[in-house]
Amino acid sequence: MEKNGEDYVRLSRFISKILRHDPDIIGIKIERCGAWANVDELIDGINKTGRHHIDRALLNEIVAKDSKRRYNFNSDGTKIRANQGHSIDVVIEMEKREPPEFLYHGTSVNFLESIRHHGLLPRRRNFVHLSWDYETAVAVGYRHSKPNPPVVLKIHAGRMWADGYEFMISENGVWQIKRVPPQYFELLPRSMIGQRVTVVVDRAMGTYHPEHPDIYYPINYGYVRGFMAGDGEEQDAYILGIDEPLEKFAGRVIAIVHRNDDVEEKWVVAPENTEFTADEIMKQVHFQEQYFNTELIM
Ligand code: HQG
Repeated sequence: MEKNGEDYVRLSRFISKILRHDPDIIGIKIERCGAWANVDELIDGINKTGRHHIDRALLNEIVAKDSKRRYNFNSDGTKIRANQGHSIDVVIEMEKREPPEFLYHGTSVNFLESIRHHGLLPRRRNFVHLSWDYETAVAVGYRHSKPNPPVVLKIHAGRMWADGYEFMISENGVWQIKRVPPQYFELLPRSMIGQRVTVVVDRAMGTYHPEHPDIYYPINYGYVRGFMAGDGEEQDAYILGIDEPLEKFAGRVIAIVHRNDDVEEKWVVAPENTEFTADEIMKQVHFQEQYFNTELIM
């Protein structure tokens, strides 16, 4: 077998599927307590499928080289388990540990509405997995969001801990928790850049503010349905790259206008495949942002 090729990856994924989700697929049993499988049974079972060939040396190599240290042998090497990520009913002793102030979770923008409503739930796994840093959360979330970028939630882990929530860390360093209720996370605005959204325009280009006739809208301006801003209202967005009044617009978030002196941020949305420099964006949103101390996140 080409050890670093596609077969190798497929074999590793197959082992993960067996040990975490579906031992029945090769007719083996996993101990509920500890999540251990017998190594000889695993090897035999995999070989009997006829789809892969594996021996002890190759299994050792997969375990040793796994980029996320997904698997472990027991002390005498007769048993193997996945360190975390199970959907089958198993109990693994994990270290309970005080988390850092913030942890991160990457996911698809399509799940956001449900997550906001129900909180983060383990879904088919036994625990919700949280990442140490933003970059790892992006890599995890990308599995569900591709080809679009994932959105990243910042979890107020320190606050949860203070409120009595139990955090555990798996042997391979992944934070695990039963659930994260909605009041403990926030969407990180910079992860919205590149996302496709629909803006409902309530201030069309060329109109005046209904109550403040001195405010004129040189571009379309509205709100993104389903996204809440820091002020508890729906998220506002400027639309660039369109020079006629609109009622509704679907495009991509290209920048975030961050206000240093306000709780709110504004998103900048533009048609697919259009580009603006920071200067161009700032000029177009100046009519309103001139009253704030703003900086652009791109
Ligand atoms: C989402 C990989 C709707 C959640 C990674 C996630 C990780 C909700 C998906 C490990 C929801 C579950 C786990 C709600 C959560 N409504 N969607 N209320 N609550 N979700 O794959 O964290 O390579 O089970 O955001 O590195 O993505 O396999 O979890 O998008 O550590 O070793 O439901 O998998 O490790 O997806 O990834 P997953 P995950 P391995």
